[in-house]
Amino acid sequence: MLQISAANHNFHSSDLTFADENSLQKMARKCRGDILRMTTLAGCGHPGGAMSSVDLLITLYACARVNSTQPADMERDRIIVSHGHTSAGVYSVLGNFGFFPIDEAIAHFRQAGSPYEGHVEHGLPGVEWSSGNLGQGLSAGCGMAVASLVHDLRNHVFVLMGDGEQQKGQISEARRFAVKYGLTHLTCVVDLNQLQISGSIRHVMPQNIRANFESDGWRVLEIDGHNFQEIYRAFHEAVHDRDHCVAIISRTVMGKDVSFMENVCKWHGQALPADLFAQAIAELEQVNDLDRYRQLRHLGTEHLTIRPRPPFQPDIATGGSFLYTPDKLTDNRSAWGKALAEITRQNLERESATPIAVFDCDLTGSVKTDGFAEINPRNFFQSGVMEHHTAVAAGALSTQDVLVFWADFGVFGVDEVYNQLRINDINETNLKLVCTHLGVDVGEDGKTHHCIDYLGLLHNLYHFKTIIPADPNQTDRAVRWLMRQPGNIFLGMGRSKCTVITKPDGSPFFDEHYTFHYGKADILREGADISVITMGAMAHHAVNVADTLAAEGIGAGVYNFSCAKQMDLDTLSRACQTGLVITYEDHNVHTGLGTMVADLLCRHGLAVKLHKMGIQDYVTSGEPKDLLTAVGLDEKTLNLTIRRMIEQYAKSVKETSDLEKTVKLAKNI
Ligand SMILES: Cc1ncc(C[n+]2csc(CCOP(=O)(O)OP(=O)(O)O)c2C)c(N)n1
Repeated sequence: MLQISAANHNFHSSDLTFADENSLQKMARKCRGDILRMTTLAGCGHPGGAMSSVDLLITLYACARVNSTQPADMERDRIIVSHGHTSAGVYSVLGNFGFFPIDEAIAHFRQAGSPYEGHVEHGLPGVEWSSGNLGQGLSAGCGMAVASLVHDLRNHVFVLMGDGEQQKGQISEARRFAVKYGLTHLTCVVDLNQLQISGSIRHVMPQNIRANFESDGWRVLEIDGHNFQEIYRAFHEAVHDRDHCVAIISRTVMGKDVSFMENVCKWHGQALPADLFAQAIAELEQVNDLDRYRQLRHLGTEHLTIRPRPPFQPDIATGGSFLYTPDKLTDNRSAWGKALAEITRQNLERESATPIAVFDCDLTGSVKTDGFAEINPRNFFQSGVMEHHTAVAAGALSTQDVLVFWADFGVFGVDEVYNQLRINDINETNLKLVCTHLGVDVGEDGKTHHCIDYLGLLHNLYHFKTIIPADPNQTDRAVRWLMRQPGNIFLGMGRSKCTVITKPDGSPFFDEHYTFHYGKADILREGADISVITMGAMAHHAVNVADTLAAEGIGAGVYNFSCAKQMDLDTLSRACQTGLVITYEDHNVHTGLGTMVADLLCRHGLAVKLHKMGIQDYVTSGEPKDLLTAVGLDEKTLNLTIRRMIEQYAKSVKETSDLEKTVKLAKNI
C-alpha cells in the first residue's frame, strides 16, 4: 500500500519528495493497467479519459486529507469527480489505496448488482458524489465547500472535471457562486486532453477555458497533468492560496502510456478487445491476468455491499405553532416563511441544533425567505438566476449534516431543474425543496409560469416525498414536521391568499390539536353520495361546494390528500364507498393526483366510477379565478359535475333495475 511522507501529506511542503514522486509513478502504471483490466473485462467503459485523469487522481488521493480507514471523517477533504465516466480511473486509485479491495473493483466493474458502476457511485468509500450528467460536479463541490463554512471546518474541496465538460453552462453558474461566497478552499482541476466523444474539443465546440475562469474571478494555473512534481506544486499553491478559488488546467493525453491509445478519441468510450489488451498490458510491463478476474466475475455480485449515506437526523426544536383563523385570508407561502423564521430563531442559540441553510434564486420576497435572511444572514445563500447550480449545491450541502432549504417558484424549482433533482435523489440528499406559485394560481404571468406538472415530475423521483398543504394551518404544521426529517421533501403551495379550512362548525380544521402525519389524508367533509379527492389550493373550493350541496341534501365528501406519493389507502377505501369519485386538482390531468388515484384504485381492486377534473392544456394569462373558470375547475363546474355524476349514477341504477324487471318478466319469474 502506498504511504506518502508526512511532508507531502495534506500538501504540507512545497515540493514532492523524490521518494514520493517515484511511488506515485509506480502507482500510476498499476492504475492504468487496472483501468484496462476493468474495461476489457466488462467489455465497455471509458478508458481514454480515465487514463488521462489518473495521475491527477493519484496525487489527490495520496496527498489530500483523506483516509481509507475513515472515509467518512467529517474533517476530511472532499474529492468530487464531475466527469463520472472516468469511473475506472477513480476505482483503480481508490482500490489500490485500500478504500476497497482492488480485485473486487476489477472483477465486478459494471456488472449487474455491483457498486462499481459505470459512472462513479457514492455508495463506495472515497466517492463523495455520484456523477454522470456532466457539468454538475463543481456545483456539488460548492455545496460541500459551503458545508466547511457552516461547520467551521478547515478542510479543502477538490473537483475534477473534463475539458469537453466545460461546454456546460452550469459550470459558469458554479464559478460565480464560488467567488461570491469566497470559497477559496475550493479547487478545481480540468483534465485538458483536448478530446471528447466526437473528436477535438476545438471542433466540437470551441471555448476558452482559461479566460472563462479568469473572467469569473478565479486564479488559473496551467500544468503538465502527467508530471507529478507539477501536479503536486499546483495543488500545494491552490491549497495555500486563501485569496482565490484556483482552477488548475492540466494538459494531459487521452489514453496516456499505451502507444496506440494516445490521443485517439475512439478510446474515450470503448474498451480494448482481448488482443489489444494483451498488447497494452505488455507495454505497461504488467502480466496479463485477465483470466483470473474472469473467474472472479463469474462468482457474481451478491457478496458486494453498497453503503448508503449515514442517516441524517436533524436536531431541530419546532415547538409551538401559529394558528390562522378563518376571519382572515393568509397565503400558504407566508405561513411557511413565518414558521421558518420562527423555528430558525428558536434554534439559533441551541448548541446541539443542526445548522439550517437556505438557498434563494432572486425571489426572496415572493418565496418568503426574507425572514430567515434577516435572522441568519450567514447561512442565507442568494444564488441569483442560477437554478441548475443551486439545485445541486443545495443538494450536496444537505449531505453534510446541514438542514437545507431551497425555495423557488414551481416552474424554476422543479421544471427547470428536473435532472438536477434526479441526480440529488440518486445521491440520497436531504434537500427540502419549497416551491410556491404552483398551479394556475400564478394567473397573470401566463403559461410559462403555470407549474401544473410538478406532481407528475416528482412522482418519477423515487425518494422525494411531496406535501401540498391545504391551508396556512396545515402549512405551518407540515413545516414543523419536515424540519425534523431526513431525505428529500417537496413542500408545494400556490401564490394567492387562501381561506382557512374550517370544520362544519366554523372553527379551523387544522386547529391547535392537529399534528401533521406524512401520508395521512384528512376528511374535510363527510358525504355519502359522492367523494371529492383534492389537495392544496383546490381544497377550500371543494369544501365550499360540499357545504352548498349539503344544504340541498346532497352528501359530497371532501378528502384532502396532501401527500400524493404516499396515499392513505384506508381513507381512499372509505372515499370509494360512495361508488363515485371525482379527483379535483389544478394539475396536468394526465400526470396529477387523478392519475395517481386511478393507479391505486386499479392496484387495490377498488371499483368506482372515477372522474378526473384537471388541466387539459396550457392556459393563458388571467386572474386565477377566471382561469379556473376557463379550465372548468371553478366551484360552479365542480357543483354541476357532482350533480351530473349522481344523476347519471341514479339513472344507470334505475336502468339496471328496469332491465332486471324486464328480464324477470320475460322469464316469467
Ligand atoms: C450532460 C451530459 N451530456 C452528454 C453526456 C455524454 N457524454 C459523456 S462523456 C462526454 C464527453 C466529455 O468529454 P470530456 O469532458 O472531454 O471527457 P473525456 O473525453 O476527456 O473523457 C459526453 C458528451 C453526459 N454524460 N452528460
